[in-house]
Formats: sequence, structure tokens, C-alpha cells
Amino acid sequence: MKGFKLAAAVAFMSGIAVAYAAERTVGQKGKVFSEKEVTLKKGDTIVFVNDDNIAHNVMSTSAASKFNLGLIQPGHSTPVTFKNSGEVQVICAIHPTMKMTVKVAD
Ligand SMILES: [Cu+2]
Repeated sequence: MKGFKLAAAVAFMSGIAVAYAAERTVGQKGKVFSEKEVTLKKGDTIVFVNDDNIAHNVMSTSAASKFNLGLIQPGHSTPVTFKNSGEVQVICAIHPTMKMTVKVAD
């Protein structure tokens, strides 16, 4: 954290606005995501929590952020950090009812 604090201080002194990375949680219950749309800033993280009673496979094939979390069992969670700006369609590979959009701003 020492390096981060120093970088933040340098950014502050040079008049650059410092945006701290945020973390959001998106659940999966009854084969739907708890959010239809989430807006983030580049570098923010979503923790995908499986609070359902069946396994889910959260993934995206969008150019801005391709990922495949594999099978997430009930009660487990996996974080994803969105490093590029753009629109990301997040789906579950198993359940076609599960769709959400992540809008990542610069
Ligand atoms: Cu699913």
C-alpha cells in the first residue's frame, strides 16, 4: 500500500483527480443477476456471488472484457476487475435467462 499512497500523493500534488478503485457485488438468485445494468469506472471490480441453490458459469465474450469464471458453486464468489472501458455483456453459460450489462467508463 505504500507505493499506492505515494502515487496518490503525487497525483494529488500534480492536480490530477484520483479515482479509487471501487468494488461492487452482483448476486445470482433464481437464475437472474441481481443487477440488470452496472456502471463502473475502469479498474473497478465486481464480485459475482452465487447466492442461488444451483451452480452458475458467469462469462463474457465482449471485446472490452473477455472472461470465463467457470462453474461457481452455491455460496461461492469470484471477483472480476474491469480494466478496459466499454460495454460488457455478462451471461451465464448454462442459463440463457441470465444476462446483464456492465458499462465501464474511463
Ligand atoms: Cu446460471
